[in-house]
Amino acid sequence: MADGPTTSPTATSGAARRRTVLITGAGGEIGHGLIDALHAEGGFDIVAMDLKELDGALRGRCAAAYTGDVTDAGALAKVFERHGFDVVHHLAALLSSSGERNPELAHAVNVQGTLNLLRLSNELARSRGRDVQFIFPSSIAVYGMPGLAAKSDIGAVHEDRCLNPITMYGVNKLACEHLGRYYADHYMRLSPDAPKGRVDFRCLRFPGIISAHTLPTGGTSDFAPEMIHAAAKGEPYACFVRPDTRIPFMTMPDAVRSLLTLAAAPKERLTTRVYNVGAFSPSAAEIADLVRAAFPAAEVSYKVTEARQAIVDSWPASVDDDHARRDWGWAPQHDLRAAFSEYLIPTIRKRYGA
Ligand code: AKB
Repeated sequence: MADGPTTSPTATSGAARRRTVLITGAGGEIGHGLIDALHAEGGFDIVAMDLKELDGALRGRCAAAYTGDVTDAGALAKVFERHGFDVVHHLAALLSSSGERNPELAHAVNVQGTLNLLRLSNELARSRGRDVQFIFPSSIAVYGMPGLAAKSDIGAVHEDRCLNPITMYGVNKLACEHLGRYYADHYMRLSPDAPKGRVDFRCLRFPGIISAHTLPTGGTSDFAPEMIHAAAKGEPYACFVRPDTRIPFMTMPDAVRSLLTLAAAPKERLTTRVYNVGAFSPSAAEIADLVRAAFPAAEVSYKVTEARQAIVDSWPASVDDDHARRDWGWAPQHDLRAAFSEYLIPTIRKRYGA
C-alpha cells in the first residue's frame, strides 16, 4: 500500500510549467541516476515510488516519495489522483536471474504492474485531454539467439529479429512492448470514442548497464559490474560466465541520457516505439583484462553457472541501434575504453578509496 507522500523541502508548489514525472523503481540503479539527472536539469517535479524507502539524498530531490508496489492498482490510483503526471518512467522490474527464481512474481510485477500503469496513464490522459509520455526500459533479454554459432554469425541484431526470449523477464519485457503499442495505437478498437494515441509510449531495449555508484541485483549481465567493483574493493571474484561470453553493455550515465534524449525527442521524429541502444560489446575476458590493468592485484577466476551461462548465450553479441541514431540522435558518450578510463575506474576508485 503506498504510504502518504514524503514531501521534500525542495518541493515546489504552484510553479507553472513544471512537468510532473513519476519514477517507479526509483531506488534502483537507473532510478538513482535518473533522479539525479532530472533534478540537475530542473523543471521537473519528481514523484518517486519504490518498494523500499528512498535514501535521504534521493528523497531530497523529489517533490514526493511513496513506498508502494506497482502490482497494487489501488495504491497506484491514489498516487495518480494526487499528481497529474506528464511523464512516467516505469523502471520497477524483477530482472532476469531474479525472475527465474520466481517466475510468477516476475510476471505479476513486470507485466501486471506495467498494465496497471498504462491503464492509469491512459485514463489520466483522457481526463486531461493531453498525452502522458510513458518511457519504458525493455531489454536485450527479449532476444533468443538460436545457438552460439548463430549468435556469432548474426552479430548486431536488428529490433525485428530473434524475438524468442528464454527467460520470464525477457517474455515479460516483450509482452510489455506490445502492451505499450496497444495503449498508444490500438486501444479498444471496437469503441470508436475510446481515447486513442494518448499514451505516448516510448521504449528502449537496454543492454547490460554498468554503474560506478551502485551494484545491480538479480541480473544476469551483473558479472561485469560485479567484477569491477570486487577488484576495487580488493576482493577476489569468480565470474559466473565463460571468458568468451560476449553481450552488449553501456555505462549508467549513457543509459540515463538515452532515456532523457528519447523522452525529449519530437514525437514526429519517431518511426517506431521500440529502439535498440548499445555502446560496446566486450567479452568477459576483455573486461577482466581492463580490470587487471586498473587493479593489478585483482583476482578474477571463472566458475561458470551453467543456467546463467545459457541465459547470456541466448542474448545477442551486440545490437543494431541505427534506428535510435537516425530518429533521435542516439550516440553513446562512453565506448569501452572511455567507459573504463573516464567513468568507471576514476569514480569507483574514489568510491572505495582504491
Ligand atoms: C539483466 O541482466 O537481467 C538485465 C538486462 C540485461 O536487462 N541487466
